Amino acid sequence: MKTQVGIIGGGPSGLLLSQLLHVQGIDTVVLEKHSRDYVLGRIRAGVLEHGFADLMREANCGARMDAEGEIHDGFYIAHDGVRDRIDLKGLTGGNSVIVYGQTELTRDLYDAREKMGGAVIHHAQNVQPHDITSDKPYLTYTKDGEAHRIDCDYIIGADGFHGVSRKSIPQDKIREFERVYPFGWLGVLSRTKPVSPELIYAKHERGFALCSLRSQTLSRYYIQVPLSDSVEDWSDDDFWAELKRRLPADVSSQLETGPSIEKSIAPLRSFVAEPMRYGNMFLAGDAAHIVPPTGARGLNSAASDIYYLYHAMLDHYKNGDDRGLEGYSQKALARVWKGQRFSWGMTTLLHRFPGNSDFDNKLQQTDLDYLLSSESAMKSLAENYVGLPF
Ligand code: RFL
Ligand code: PHB
Repeated sequence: MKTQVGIIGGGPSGLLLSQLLHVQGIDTVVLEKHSRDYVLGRIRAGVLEHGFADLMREANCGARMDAEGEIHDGFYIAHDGVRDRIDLKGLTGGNSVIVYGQTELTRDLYDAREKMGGAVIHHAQNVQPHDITSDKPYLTYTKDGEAHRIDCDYIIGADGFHGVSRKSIPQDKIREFERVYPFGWLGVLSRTKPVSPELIYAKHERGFALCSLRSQTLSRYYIQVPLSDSVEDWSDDDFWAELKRRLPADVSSQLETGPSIEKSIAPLRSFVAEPMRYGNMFLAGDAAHIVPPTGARGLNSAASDIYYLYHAMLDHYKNGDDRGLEGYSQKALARVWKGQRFSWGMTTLLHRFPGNSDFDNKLQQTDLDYLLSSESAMKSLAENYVGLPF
C-alpha cells in the first residue's frame, strides 16, 4: 500500500490530522493498535480551547460539539472552606472554554473518517517505522497474522506516551525532560447531576479534588491519591466520602452521589521529548509530551501540534514550501513548554505534596492568596487556561 502521510495512532491527534488532510485532498492511512471501542472507552479530557474547537470545525467535525458542548465562562478555586471564581471571560476580554468529552470528540472524528472513506486500520499489531531518515520511509505492521507494508512520504508519530514512534528514534538524537509527581488522580464518572455548573478545583490539606462534568446528567470527579493506591482500594462510598471532605460545606451538602460507571487512577507526569522531528517522522501529542491534567492542557497541546503540522503539510503539498516542516519542532515546542509551565504551576499550587515542609506549605498558601488578590495574576491564569494563541 502507498499513501502520502502514514499516521501511527488513532487517538484524537492522529484522527484529527488525518481528517484535516483528507478534507484538503491529501491521502493518509491511520494505524491503530486497538479497537474503536477500546479507544472510546478511555475517559480522559473534558475541557477544550477555542483553537481546538476551530480545528474540529475546519475538519467538518464541529456540529455535535457546537450543539452539545457547553461554553464555560469561568471556573472556581475552592480553598479554606470557600470558593473564588476565576472569570475567564472577563479576565481575557471575552474568551472561554468548551466542555466536551474526549470520548465524544474522538467518536465524531471516527464517524467523519468513516463517512469520507478514510483508511483507519484497527488492531494493527507490531507497527514499526523504517528508513525514517530517507526520503522513502515506510511502515510495517501485522493484522490477523498477515504482514503489511505502507510506503509514505512522511510518518506521523501520534501513538501516545507508550507508543513505538518516539522509541524508534536513536537515543543520541532525542533528549527527554521529565518530572514524575508523587501522587495520582482517582477519577470517577457517574450518571449524576454535576454539583456545580462550572468546574471546581479544590485545594485541601487532605489533597486536591476536582469537580468536572460531561453534561448536565454526567459528572466527572477526581481526588488526589497516593501512587500506592489502586482502584480496588476505593469503593464508591469511600470515594464520595473523601470527595465531600475536600469540598467546602456548601458544595458537599449539594453533592449528588451514585454508582460509578468508570473509575481509574492516572499517575501525574510532566514530560517533553526534543526535537519533535527525526528525519521524515514527526511526533505529535502525547507521543512527544505529557502534562499533569491540572491545567487541562494535554489534549489542547496536542491540538496545537496538529495545527502546525496540518499547515506545514498544506504548504508542502500545495505550494512546494517546506519551511513549515523545517520549523515544526521549534514552533511546536515553544508552545508545548508554555503548557508545561502552566500545568506544573497549577499542579504545584493546588496539590498536597507529601515531602513538603511547613515553610513550603506556607509559600504555597501565599501563592494562592496572591493569585486570588491580584487581577494581574488572575489574568495570567485565565489567559493560559483558555489557551495561548497558536
Ligand atoms: P492518545 O489519546 O494516547 O492516543 C494514542 C493512540 O495511539 C495508539 N497506539 C498505537 N497505535 C499503533 N501502534 C502502536 N505501537 C501504538 N501505541 C499506541 C493508542 O492505542 C491510542 O489510541 O494520544 P493523543 O492522540 O496524542 O491524545 C492526547 C490526549 O489523549 C491527552 O493529552 C489528554 O487526554 C490529556 N488530558 C486532558 N487534556 C486536555 O486538554 N484537557 C483535559 O481536561 C484533560 N484531562 C487528560 C485529562 C488525561 C487524563 N489521563 C487519564 C492521562 C484527564 C485525565 C485523567
Ligand atoms: C475532566 O473533566 O476530565 C477534566 C477537566 C479539567 C481538568 C482535568 C480533567 O483540568
